[in-house]
This record gives sequence, structure tokens and C-alpha cells, in this order.
Amino acid sequence: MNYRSDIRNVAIIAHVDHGKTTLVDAMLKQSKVFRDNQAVGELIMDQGVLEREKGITIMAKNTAVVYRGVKINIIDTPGHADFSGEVERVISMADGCLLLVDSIEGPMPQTRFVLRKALERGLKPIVVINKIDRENSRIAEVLGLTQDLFLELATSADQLDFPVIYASGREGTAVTELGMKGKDITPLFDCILEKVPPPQIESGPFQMLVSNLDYDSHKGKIAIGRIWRGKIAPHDPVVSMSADGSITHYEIGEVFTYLGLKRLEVAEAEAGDIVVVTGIEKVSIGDTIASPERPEALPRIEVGEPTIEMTFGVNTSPFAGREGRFSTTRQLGERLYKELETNLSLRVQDTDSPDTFLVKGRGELHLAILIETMRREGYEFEVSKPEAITKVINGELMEPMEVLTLDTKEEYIGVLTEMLSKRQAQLTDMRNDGRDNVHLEFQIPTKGLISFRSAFLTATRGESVMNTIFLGYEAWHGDIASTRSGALVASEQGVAVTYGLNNAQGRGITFIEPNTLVYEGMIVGLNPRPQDIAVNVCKEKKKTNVRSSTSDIAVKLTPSVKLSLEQAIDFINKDELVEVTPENIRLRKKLLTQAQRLRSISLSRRSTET
Ligand SMILES: Nc1nc2c(ncn2[C@@H]2O[C@H](COP(=O)(O)OP(=O)(O)OP(=O)(O)O)[C@@H](O)[C@H]2O)c(=O)[nH]1
Ligand SMILES: [Mg+2]
Repeated sequence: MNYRSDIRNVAIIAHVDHGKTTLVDAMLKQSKVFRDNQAVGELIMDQGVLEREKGITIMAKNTAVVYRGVKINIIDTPGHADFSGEVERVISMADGCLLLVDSIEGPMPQTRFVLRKALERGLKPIVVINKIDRENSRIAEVLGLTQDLFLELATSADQLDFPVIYASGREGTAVTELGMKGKDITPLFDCILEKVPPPQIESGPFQMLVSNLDYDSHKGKIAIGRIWRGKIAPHDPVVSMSADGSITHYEIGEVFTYLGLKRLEVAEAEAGDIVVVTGIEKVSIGDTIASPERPEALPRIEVGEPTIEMTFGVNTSPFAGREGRFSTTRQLGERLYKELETNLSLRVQDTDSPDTFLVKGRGELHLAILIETMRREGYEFEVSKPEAITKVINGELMEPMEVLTLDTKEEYIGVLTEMLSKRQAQLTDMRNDGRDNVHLEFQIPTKGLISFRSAFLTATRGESVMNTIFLGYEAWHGDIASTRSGALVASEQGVAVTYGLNNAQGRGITFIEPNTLVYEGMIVGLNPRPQDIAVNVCKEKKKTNVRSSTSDIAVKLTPSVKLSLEQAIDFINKDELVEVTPENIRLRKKLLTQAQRLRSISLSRRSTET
């Protein structure tokens, strides 16, 4: 075995929002990859439209900087638990990792998850206590908690001997000892050079593992991954080895390596580096690209199983086909199956109904991001309520369980434990810091978490933080009764008017404004009582010749509550759907007419009586 001392491959991992992408900004800025006058802004790597809007990283991404003649390939990863599949997918490219821990929050559930994955892969960790500029930071305590986490997760003794850097990504500073005054990020670079092992390389015929894919309208499919053995140059003959064992021959097009935000075309790249190659039309993540001389497949990338499923169906609302560019079964199916090429923890299945696909993901946000992306691409379709994925193991029905952690204020403990006990949660830990802050831990079936987030944020007035992490499968705990009250359902198709909406507001809160087009069976509001009620929001006031009073002239509507896509998915019950189009998000009953719904209720009553 040889080493390449001119390269380091390092992944940045942490809980959501602990400052990974901001730290990458600091590394890029200090490495002068931008012109002096270039305005680059913040969160430079979060270039996806939804990443920018939501302020979170969704996809893992590569970049590289050169420091003292050594190229450091940096892999930024997402911290939200729903995108854990991304972390698992890319850490195979790295030899070391920066584990970031917020100087106030300390290790959080996803810190544990990503550290476990990194240690299992044998990555050399560097702990970065980050955001040390924050007021009230508790650095020593956080370091202690991080050490405890290592004690629990380390697979070998040498993993306990990790270096620690104290940093403020936002200020672009890092120091090796607490109390030192930081001036730039150099100590972090020095630590990476010293502690992250240089890539081991094997000589011999070319072999690389594909960890990511991209697409370019001129160059076609682009494969990204680390070279484990040999060299690659443009026009080299290679084979691509897929999961089913099949082998296809290709000629490599171009070869690129990373530098800053750019891809740099190179005449040759060698083992140990992370490269981007074109010319391979049929390739999936996890495939090996190798020299035809000695085609040996590398172990495929394993990512965790999905826990939540929902159906994506062709839009069947009376407004179908009006707002989307792509609305047919074929278009919907092709788009969903194409997503599998890059979205590794996603699953798509056909169902008994040809117009409906079952889509499985790692959480509500994972699926909501896919829905939002497709809607912006011009697709229209309908989705069902997300449900936990159950399995039958040895004849017994099993369901996924999660650990739920809540960081909240003392005053909310009562209301939260009551909400959660209805959702079959068991309190497993409660810690109080003596300053009114409480940390609660529960074990809860995944099904109990569905639509919990919005209820939680409302109940605690947005003052609390929740996190979940997959725990494993347990025997089915029984059904959970829906906690939501009934819906206000439009009884006629037409245009909603102030008069009709005002009447509806006498029955509950409304979700739509005057002039909204509605159809029979569309959900236009929430009734405080358990039953659905039909309302005619299109009803105009009867015209008479006599003006009875001034109150007729100016009816003041209470502003409607507008649900976002995630809230809409959270809101619906099993007998309801969300209709998604590029222009609108509508809620509806599955059965649109009242007659159909009454018939189905009486049918289900009869079947439970017999
Ligand atoms: N005070 C302070 N805030 C920081 C620092 N670094 C990042 N932040 C802030 O923390 C928030 C999250 O930063 P990001 O860099 O997006 O965090 P991330 O870990 O990449 O987040 P995900 O990719 O979504 O998991 C932003 O509002 C940053 O401005 C820091 O060093 N100090
Ligand atoms: Mg990020």
C-alpha cells in the first residue's frame, strides 16, 4: 500500500444547523478561491433553490481547496435526519471527518447518528466545537458530552484520541486551545493535514466507486466518486458494473477534479482523488467503474431503509390537467422512477391501481422536498397522508419506532406529555437545567409522529425544538385515533365569495380567500367539532331591492389560514388527499360528493357490525 501525501478527503458531519455549510464558506474564503471583488454571500454550497429558501442543506456536495500544496477534498453533508441517506452515501469517499458540535446545544440526536456511521466506516474524526462566538456558550460542558458520546460509540481505542478545534465558522476563525484569540481558519487546515490520514492507494488497473450522479445537457450523465485503484484519463476504455452483476463497456469522455466551486478538466487523475467523469450513459450510485483489464466490483453503498410511505397518484380532481405541464400516469411514473437514480433512500412501487405509485422515504420532509421539487418542474398530481411502513416478521406485525427528543420550557411539559401519550409515546428521560429549560426523550411509533410537528410548534408557540431518529422495529402498538377535528367541505363547484366564506367562518376557520376556484369535495376549512360539514362558499347573498342595514355592505372576513405544502400533508386524514400543481396546493376528500361519502360511511359501519 502507498499513500498520496498531496490529498486529504474529509467529510463534514453534524446535527442540523450546527454550522457545516458556514464552516465550508470560511474554508473557501480563506483559500482565495474567489476573486477579491467577487460577491459570494453565505452558505455558498447550498445552491439548490429549496436549500436557499429553507436555509438547510438537502444534498451532500463536494468542493476542494489547496492548502500548503495539499488538496483537501471537502464533502458537505446535510444534518436533517430525513436526509441521513445522503450522509451514508458520501462518507465512503472520505478518510476523515470534521464532527461539528454547537457550543450551546452540544451533541444532538443526529450528531450521534452521523458519528456512529463515520466510526463504523473507520473515518478519523476531528471534533470541532463550533459557534464559540455565541453568547452563553458552554464549551467545556459540550466537550465533556462529546467525549461521552465517543466513549459510547467508538469501535476501537484509538478513536477516543481525537483532536479538538474550537471554531466560529461565521467569523472564519479557529483555535486549538480555549481562550486563544483566533485570527483565521488556519489551525483547522493544519489539523486536517496532520490528523486526517492521506488516502491509501493501490496500484493496478482503474477502479472507482460511484457516489453521486449529475446531468449536463451537453455532456449527458456525469458520475462522481473516489478512485480506489489506478488512474483514469479521457478516452480510456472502462466497464460499468451494476447491482445485478451486468457489465457494460464505455469510453470515458472527460475527467474533472474539484477546485473551489469549479470542476477542473484534467488530463489524468489518480487513486485517492475524487473525480467527475463523463461518457458513461448507464450508471447508478453504488456501481463500480473499472478498467476492462480487471473488472472487480467494490462493495455497494448501503443506506438505511425508509420508514414512511404515501401514494403519488395522477390528479383526479375536477381541475385536473389545467395547471400542470406533466399530468399523465406515464409522466408521473417516469419522473418518480428517475428520482431513484440519485435519491438513494427513496423507494417507488407500482400499486394495484395503474394511476397510483407508492413512494417510500425517510420522513415527512424527505417526501415533501420531492413533492415540492416536482411541482416546480411542472408536475401535477395528488398525494395521500403519509403512513409508517409496517412489516410482518415471523408472522407478527411490526412497526418502526423512533426516539423523539424535545428541548422546551418547563411550562409546556404538561401539554406535551398529554399530546404524546395519545400518540403512544413513552417518556424515557427528562432533564432539567435548573433554568427553566427541559430536555425530554420519548420512544414513539413513527405513526405517532405523523402530523405531530405542527401541533408541537403551535402548542409551544414555536419556542421549542424537536428531533427524531429511527430506532428500529417493534411489535405493532395498536391504532391511534385521529386527533384532528372535522373539515369544512365545499358543497358546490364555483368561485368562493365573501358572503359564502363569512357563513363558513361561522362554522370554523377557513383556508381560502374570496375568488378562489373550488370544487365539490374540496376542503376549505377546519371545523372545531369532530364531523366534516358541507359549506357552500360560493353562495351569494340573495339580491333584494331593499338595503336592510349597513352591515350587509361591508362584511369583514377573518384572514384565512394558508397551509404550506408540509402543513397540508400534515393536516390530511386517511380519507383525504393533497392536490399538488405548479400553481396551487388544494386539500380534498378522496370521495368528492357527499352522497359517495355517506355511502362509504354506512358501508364501513355495516362491515364492522357484522
Ligand atoms: N453564532 C454563530 N452562528 C453560526 C455559526 N456558523 C453558522 N451559524 C449560523 O447557524 C445557522 C446554520 O448554519 P449552516 O451553516 O446552514 O448549518 P448546517 O450545519 O450547514 O445546516 P444543515 O446543512 O441544514 O444541517 C445559520 O443561521 C448560520 O448563520 C457560527 O460560527 N456562529
Ligand atoms: Mg448545511
